Amino acid sequence: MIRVVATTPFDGQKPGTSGLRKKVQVFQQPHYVENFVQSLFDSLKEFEGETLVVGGDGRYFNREAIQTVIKIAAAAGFGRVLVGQGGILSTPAASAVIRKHEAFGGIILSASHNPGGEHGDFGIKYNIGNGGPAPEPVTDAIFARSQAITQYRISDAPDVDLDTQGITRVEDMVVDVIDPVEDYAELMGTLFDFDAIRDLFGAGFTMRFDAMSAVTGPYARAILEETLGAAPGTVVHGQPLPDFGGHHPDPNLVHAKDLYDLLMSDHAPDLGAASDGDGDRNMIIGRGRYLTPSDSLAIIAANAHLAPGYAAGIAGIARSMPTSGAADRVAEKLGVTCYETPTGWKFFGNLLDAGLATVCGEESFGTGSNHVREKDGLWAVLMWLNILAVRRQSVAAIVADHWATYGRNYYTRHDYEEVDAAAAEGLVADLRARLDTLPGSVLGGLTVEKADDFAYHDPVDGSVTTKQGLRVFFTDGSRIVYRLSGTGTAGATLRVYIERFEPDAARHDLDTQAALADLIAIARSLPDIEGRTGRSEPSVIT
Ligand code: VG1
Ligand code: CO
Repeated sequence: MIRVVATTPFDGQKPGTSGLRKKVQVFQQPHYVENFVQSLFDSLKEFEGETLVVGGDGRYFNREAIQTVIKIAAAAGFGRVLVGQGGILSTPAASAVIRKHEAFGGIILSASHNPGGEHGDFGIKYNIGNGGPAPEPVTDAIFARSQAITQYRISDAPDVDLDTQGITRVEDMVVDVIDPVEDYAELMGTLFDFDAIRDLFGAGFTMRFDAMSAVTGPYARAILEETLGAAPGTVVHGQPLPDFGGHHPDPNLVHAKDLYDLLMSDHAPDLGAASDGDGDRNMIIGRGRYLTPSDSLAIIAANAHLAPGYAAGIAGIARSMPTSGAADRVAEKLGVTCYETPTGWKFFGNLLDAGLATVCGEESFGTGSNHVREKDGLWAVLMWLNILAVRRQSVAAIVADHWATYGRNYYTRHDYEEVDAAAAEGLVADLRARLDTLPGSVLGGLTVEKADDFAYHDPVDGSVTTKQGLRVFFTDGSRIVYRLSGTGTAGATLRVYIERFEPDAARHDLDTQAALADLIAIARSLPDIEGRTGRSEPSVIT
């Protein structure tokens, strides 16, 4: 039976950079999930009888939220729900399933790289029929609806058994519990030369993949170990846990430090890689060589033709604005366009759909292509394996060769997490108001060439998105960018992105923080970060 339940709006059900993200306790309030999911469905049209994909990263509250989504979807008139067994679907796998089964859309339960568990974070993302994150008009409509909602409709059917594959029904709606890995693994097999990668492992290539007790464990084991012949034990922390073992499932130098230390040690494997909570991020480390996500994007773009799925070459590259300009140099050489978008994967969707870009990336450990409409952690790892299998060089040698050809973009991001929100907003507002006065001024010995607040003009649909980050460019080609995070759940996070291009191959082996020391000092003093936030050092450096 379908019940109609009276409700009142909650404040703040506004999706950010990547869906609605809050503390678990916020989602556990009675009616909270119901209100948001009903607001979402109320904002969509003509889905009667259509298919909805549902799955999450396995974090605390995943199963409860999935049961609620299924019951509201049944009441709303969806014809079928495809849900990953155990409630599991990585973000890129959900995107692949939506596309393969021509679903109307999908709901992904995840707060990505944010910590999980009872006192951690939870999140709900909606993806549209192309498999990608809902664009801003959709998320704006959901938020508007959430502020006016008076009732929701929900089936009172018993919970669905999420652990057994196969078909059941909730009201008139079919619920199909599917293998969460199969469709995704099949897609990977069409893009990469699995035989060549098998040969690579067969020749003794060693690797460690850290799934960080998050969603990629089952995917990585099935593909790397069972299909490609990587040694058993290659995948560590491969069991998805509701609290990610108490860690931040964030593949960076701070939260995946063990992996980094291993790769810099005497007993390093050839390759180290890690992925985040929902499987869309990746970190790649070669033996003795860490490379930034921005460099990884550039190297992937320059070598993508070595993988069968990209043998015809790439149509274009897209990168988020704060991502380094390394990819631009590759695009120039290939004679294709490099698009610069605001932070967040949703801005790549139009470019990919229109065939303008093939490979996309963000400095925040996100890389992907037109095979789905999300960034894809394992895809990046498989792309690197394919490149390594063909070139038969070390990661370090490939990176050095790339820098020698294109020059090196020294790059770092400094995050000031959980600072006072008013202080962070004041800092940005004040700097924004001063941007016009900066050109021509000399800061720490460097002359400002121009300064602006990044606005994006989407070349496909003509939409304009403003206030996407403050940029300060210097006459030597260096750049500092400031923006506030849209994914945090406590206070504000100030992100400062610092970059300098170095053409001289003799200067390609400097320590990044040392190479950028003068810019780092300018980046701190220009908006008086310490004075305004009380922080003399960032909390995370990547
Ligand atoms: C961060 C990253 C951004 C990424 C987003 C979602 O956003 O900077 O590049 O797309 O997280 O990634 P923000 O607004 O906090 O800077 V994930 O892995 O959470 O889906
Ligand atoms: Co993620």
